[in-house]
Amino acid sequence: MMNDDNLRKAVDLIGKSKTILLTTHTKPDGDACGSVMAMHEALTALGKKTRLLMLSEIPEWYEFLFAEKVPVLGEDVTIEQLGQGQFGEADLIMIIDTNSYSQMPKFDEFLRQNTKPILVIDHHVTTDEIGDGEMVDTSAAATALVVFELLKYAKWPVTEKIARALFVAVATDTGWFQFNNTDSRVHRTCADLIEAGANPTQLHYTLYQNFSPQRFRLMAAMFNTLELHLDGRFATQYLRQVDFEQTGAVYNDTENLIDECRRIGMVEAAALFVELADGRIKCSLRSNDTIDVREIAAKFGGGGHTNAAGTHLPGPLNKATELILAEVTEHFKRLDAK
Ligand SMILES: [Mn+2]
Repeated sequence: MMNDDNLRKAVDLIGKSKTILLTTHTKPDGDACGSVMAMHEALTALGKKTRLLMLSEIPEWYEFLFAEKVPVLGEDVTIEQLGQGQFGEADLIMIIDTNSYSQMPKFDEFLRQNTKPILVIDHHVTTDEIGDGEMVDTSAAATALVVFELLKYAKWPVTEKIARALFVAVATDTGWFQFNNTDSRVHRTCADLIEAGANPTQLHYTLYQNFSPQRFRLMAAMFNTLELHLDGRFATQYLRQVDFEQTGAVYNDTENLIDECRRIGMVEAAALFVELADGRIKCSLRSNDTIDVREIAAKFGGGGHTNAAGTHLPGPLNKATELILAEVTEHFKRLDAK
């Protein structure tokens, strides 16, 4: 839980501002989208003018959370326009679900020359301490739990829209209450969110039974690449550029696909390697309560949580896979020696 000083500081920073710029990390996931949307609703209800800015496209299955298309940096507004105040001056910048510059490509340039106060709401261990005010709770399963705590503390109403957005955020960051970050706080908060109008059945349908055929074919392509290492304890899969071309899927369609192979009983950790258009490899890592994948990601400049982390590696695919396999093997060795 957050200490009162941090909560008070956040309420104070928000109270003093009229116009607030809200953003989150690039490649926004459910927690990022839901938390940003909930904060936007809450601030608007307080009479604040808010400007939402995404650093990359919102996955289409989260678009239902937003009433309007959210501007994307580099597409709808350039970094120069942002710097010159052409996107509208803001007297507070709120960064949600990240606290690291590397997770905000281009926007980091704007942040470094910015003189306005910054408020960070996050739950990641990796931090560049960007905020003047920081509500960072690494014990929270989702950033949405910290947002909810703020709303409760400040006695700001949790409307149906806010409840729905926060429920999506918590449910996706816990793999629909499957991952081992699912604690009593998650369930208590979700109970409150259901009472405030979130409909779990409807949201589950929208999120998990609503794939596009393109996305489903991409998943099928990924299944064919499955390799089991270390007696089946470590699973690797990959997606190449050609898989996107052949299926018509886009990068956002890879979200959560890594979790599929964890249905295999012996798998304790998994990696998904995605070849990006620029030749780099995006590596996502997951583990059950065994090895710390954040440490592995951090070694290559990435970050995340003990059980879910990610990083970028230079290509080609097989080189990137070798690097990670070597590192994972080391971690399992150390684990077994304990
Ligand atoms: Mn999160």
